[in-house]
Amino acid sequence: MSKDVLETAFKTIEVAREDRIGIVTLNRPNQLNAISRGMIREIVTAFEAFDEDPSVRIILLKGNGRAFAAGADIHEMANEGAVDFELKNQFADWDRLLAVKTPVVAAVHGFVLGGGFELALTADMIVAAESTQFGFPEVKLGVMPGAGGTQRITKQLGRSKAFRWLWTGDSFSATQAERDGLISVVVPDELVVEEAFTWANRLAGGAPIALRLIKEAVNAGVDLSIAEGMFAERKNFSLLFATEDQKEGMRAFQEKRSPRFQGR
Ligand code: CO8
Repeated sequence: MSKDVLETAFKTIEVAREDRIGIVTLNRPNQLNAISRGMIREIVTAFEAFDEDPSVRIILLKGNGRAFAAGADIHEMANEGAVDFELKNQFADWDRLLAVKTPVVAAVHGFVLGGGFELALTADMIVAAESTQFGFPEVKLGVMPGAGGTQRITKQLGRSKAFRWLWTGDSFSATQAERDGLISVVVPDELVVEEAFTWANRLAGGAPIALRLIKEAVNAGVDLSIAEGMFAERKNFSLLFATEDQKEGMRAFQEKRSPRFQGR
C-alpha cells in the first residue's frame, strides 16, 4: 500500500520512505506551508497509506522552507461563510488524522502557528528547532482555533495558561513550549530533522504493536477518568500477551540478548 502512495503525484506534500520510516514533508514553501483543504486531504491520505503498511513503523512529518506551517490557508477561507464550512466538512479530514495508529514524530521549525500548530499537536512527539515560534494567532484575524487548539491546549496547560496563549495570539519560544509540556524536545536549528530521524529510528526498532497500543492508551487517558483509562490500559496490556513480540521480548531478556521484534 505504501508503494502506491510513494508513486502518487501529490501537489502540496512530498512523500518518501527511508527503511521503516514513512516521511511526509509539507511542500508549499512559498506560502509557509499554509494548510489548504487540499493539503490536509493529501496529508491524511499519505498517513493512512503508511498506517496500512505494517512495514512502516513510524511516520515522520516535517516541512520544507522557512516554516513547518504558518497556519490554515487564510487566502482560501478569507471570503467564506459558515455555510461553506458546514458543507465542505473539512474537519472530517482532520479527524481522520486522529485515527492513525502508527506513531508520528514531527520535526518543526520556523513558524508553527494556528492550524500548523494544531497539525503538529496531532503528532505523538514534537522535536523542535530552538528558534521555532509557536502560537495561536487566530484571534488577531477575528477567529479562533478550529482543529483542536482550544481543547488540546486547555487539557495540557490548564485554563490560565491556555488563555494566555489563545487570547493574546502571541508567539512563544520553543523553550516556553517545552516548559509548558506542548513539545517533546528542543534542539539546535541545524539538527532538528536529524534528531527527529534519530527518534524515529529508535522507535522503529521497538515493538510496533506495543508502541501502537501505548499510543492508544495515552490518547485515551487524555479524555477519560483514571478508572476508565486504566481499564483501557489493562485491555491493551493483556492484548500484548497475544503477540509474538511479547514472547520474543521476554525470551530475549531471559537469554540475555537483544529482542528481534516482528510486529506480530
Ligand atoms: N495562509 C495563507 N498564506 C500564508 C499564511 C497563511 N496562514 N501564512 C503565510 N502565508 C503566505 C503569505 O501570504 C506570503 O505569501 P505572498 O508572498 O504571496 O504574499 C508568504 O506566505 C510569506 O509570508 P509573509 O510575507 O507574511 O512572511 P513574513 O516572514 O513576513 O511573516 C508570518 C511570517 C509572521 C508567519 C506571517 O506570514 C503570518 O502572520 N502568517 C499568518 C499566521 C496566522 O495568522 N496563522 C493562523 C491562520 S488561521 C488558522 O490557522 C485557523 C486554523 C483553523 C483550523 C483549520 C481548519 C481550517
